[in-house]
Amino acid sequence: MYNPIFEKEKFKREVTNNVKTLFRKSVEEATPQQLFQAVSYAIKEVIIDDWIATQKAYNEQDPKIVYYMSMEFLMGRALGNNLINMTAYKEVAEALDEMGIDLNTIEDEEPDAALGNGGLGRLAACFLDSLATLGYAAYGCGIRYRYGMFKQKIEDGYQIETPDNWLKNGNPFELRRPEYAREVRFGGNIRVEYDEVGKTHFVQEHYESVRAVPYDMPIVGYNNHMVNTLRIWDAEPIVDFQLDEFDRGDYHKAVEQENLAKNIVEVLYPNDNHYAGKELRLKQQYFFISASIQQAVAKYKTTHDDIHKLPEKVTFQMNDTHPTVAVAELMRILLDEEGLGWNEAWEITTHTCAYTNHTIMAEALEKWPIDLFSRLLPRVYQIIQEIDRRFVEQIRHQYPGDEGKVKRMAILMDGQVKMAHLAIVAGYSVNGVAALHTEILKKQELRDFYEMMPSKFNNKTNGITQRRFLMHGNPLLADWVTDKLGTKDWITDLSLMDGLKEWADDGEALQEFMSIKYKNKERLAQYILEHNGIEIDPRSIFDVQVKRLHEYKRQLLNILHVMYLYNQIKEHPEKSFYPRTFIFGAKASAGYIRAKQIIKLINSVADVVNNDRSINGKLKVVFIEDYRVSNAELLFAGADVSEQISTASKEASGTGNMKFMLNGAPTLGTMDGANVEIVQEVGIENAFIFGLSSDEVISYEQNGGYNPVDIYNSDHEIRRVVDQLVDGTYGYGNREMYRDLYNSLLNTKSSSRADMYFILKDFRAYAEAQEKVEAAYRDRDRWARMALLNTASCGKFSSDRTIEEYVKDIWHLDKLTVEV
Ligand code: 26Q
Repeated sequence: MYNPIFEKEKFKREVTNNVKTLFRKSVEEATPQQLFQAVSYAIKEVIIDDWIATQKAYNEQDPKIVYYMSMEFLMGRALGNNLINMTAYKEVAEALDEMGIDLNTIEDEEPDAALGNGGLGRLAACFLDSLATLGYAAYGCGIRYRYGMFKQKIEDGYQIETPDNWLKNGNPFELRRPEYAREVRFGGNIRVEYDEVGKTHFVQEHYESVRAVPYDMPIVGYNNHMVNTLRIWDAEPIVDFQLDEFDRGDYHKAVEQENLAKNIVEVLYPNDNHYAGKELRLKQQYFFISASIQQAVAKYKTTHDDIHKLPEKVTFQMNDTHPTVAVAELMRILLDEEGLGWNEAWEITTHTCAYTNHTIMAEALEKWPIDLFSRLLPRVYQIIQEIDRRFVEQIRHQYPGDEGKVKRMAILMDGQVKMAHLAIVAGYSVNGVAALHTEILKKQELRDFYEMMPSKFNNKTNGITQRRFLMHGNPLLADWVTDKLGTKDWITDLSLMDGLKEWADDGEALQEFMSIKYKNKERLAQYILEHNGIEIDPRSIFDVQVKRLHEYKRQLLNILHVMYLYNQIKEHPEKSFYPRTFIFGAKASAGYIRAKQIIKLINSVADVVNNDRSINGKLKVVFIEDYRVSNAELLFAGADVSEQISTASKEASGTGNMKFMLNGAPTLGTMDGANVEIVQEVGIENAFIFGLSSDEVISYEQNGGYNPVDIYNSDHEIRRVVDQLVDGTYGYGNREMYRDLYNSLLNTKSSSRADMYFILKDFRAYAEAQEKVEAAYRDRDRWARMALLNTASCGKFSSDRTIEEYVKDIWHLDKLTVEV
């Protein structure tokens, strides 16, 4: 295919010229950061042409558009990914090499765009990649946080958060679009007016407002010249003070509005799977939703005159409940600005909005206090009241006399606005993110809703993009796959990986596969040496658990098991033990005390174990500082074992599990989330599965839990490990340091059960599964086969497959072609 950057010499001139005009320097004088900027602007130059061509295709082909509404887009770095998708990576690396510039070094200068917490945000990023690659018209809609996910430092074993000033050197790929700015209003009160024909008007007065200004980031499709848009909104004060007549000349209010604008987009809330009812968070939600919906409706109206047909051209996918205020905002625009009646507005809204659920954890459900909600969004609240009134009427009609249903299902109840209920009532689709998760939603958490409207419910098992997590993250394996399959088509059709199974019994191919893994382990070891100052042996088993820190993900189970192994090695130095390196990476929400204690514990264990010369380096523990998308790519590529050990039923899907599988690391895990489907694809003999099933967990929970003290009393090895939390072994003599963790395992409090996450209950099964890992690893051929079969069986877990399912079952989009 004609590739306009190459023209290698032209590209090189472009880079040289950018260094000159941006920094008044020559290539030799420029810093790596300046070279990153210069190269990125040269690449953007090329992207822009395809971006314009894509916009033209939108205009000419008038496709249906999905707006993916999300508070989070965890994009990571753009440069390398854009080059991959432009199929220009190798050529650019070569051109830069001729200029004495190392592309990898340049890539490392780019800050991660960390506008997300974890799984949900990264999923949104993978979806954008797949949408563009598959040729669908899509916008990502979100917030341009001034500060993204905090940077994590580890000091004295403790997590320290520092601000992520990701925009400090500018963002070469973004484009400010002031021409699409919108006003967003907060607070005040609603005055009802009747016009001369007796029509009612709702006028918001005494409100505060901000100007939402969009910044566009290009989303480059793979090898198809399609460039979609991630539109993230910045807030600016309204400069000409469009205050209503009451407030004109009010200096105090002007300053307040300036502060409002600054505060709204200041920072991403670093809570993962945890709701905190903060007013500013609700402001963020309404801010980007109002701007996005206003803009989507306006765009539709430029080429269509019948607003009733909006659902034929537009769909809003709500990434969890965080954007659910979209439902009411669309109603507001249809009622108050388009002048529609309630029924027609509701008909349109309920054919335009769809909802994805990402969690069943009670503490993550959004329930806003009504007083806060109605004060901040008075008109939107009125509309929700009417939605609720009609819905409750419908429940009573369908289930006469069953007031329990009303109490369980109403949107407004107990002084709260229940966002999930609103999303389900107004959405035309409700989906879970893995088969097991969707079943739990239908049978437990959302049972009443499923009973009332079964046809809305569907499953869309998550996926990941192989472009970033294999092509970019693991180029050696990517080339090997292409070689073995004899085609590059797997890059856009991951089901072809199945063809690798042919090599599962070929000694030479297995040898190659393992030597690639070894090189990736060396690369990871190098990273760890540079960033942690810890030397690890690439011949040891790299056992990796990287994900947000949360009790339900059970990093505590992992580290307790390390403590147990350490005891074993100390006690039986003669017993053979295959050297192991346990690698952790995790950020804890700033206010999540227990999660932070677990980080400290991991680091304390690392300290003790890594410095004990008597164990001859058999055991190493590493905590990777500041786990994020860019270093995740190295970790997946270099892992031998993928730790996916959540308490069954708690992890909706997981997506890291899929990234490890793709890179040839077998899963050590519970039957939770998408692990179930991974096992289905790869075969249970090629994974290490242990622990309670989700049915068992749920049944214990319904019966008030279990008694961990029985286990503590009967299993002296477990007791020893648990006691070591409070005997000073890992507290540098301080016995109180981990008292709370100890208590969490053994003591029932009025507010919570002991060992809520079944750590002691699953401990033995986990230790046995770990023994099986060791035995399997010792058999080199067996392990190689298992690892290869994981890579070969990952076809289902491409986000391309997920997106095709969303398109077929929910969005009904048209495929676009971009001509250049
Ligand atoms: C809510 C209210 C206030 C502040 C923050 C939040 C908040 C923020 C982020 C609540 C939840 C999240 C993130 C949830 C999340 O990442 N869930 C994960 O989604 C993945 C993609 O579907 C799944 O694979 C994971 O299983 C699920 O935990």
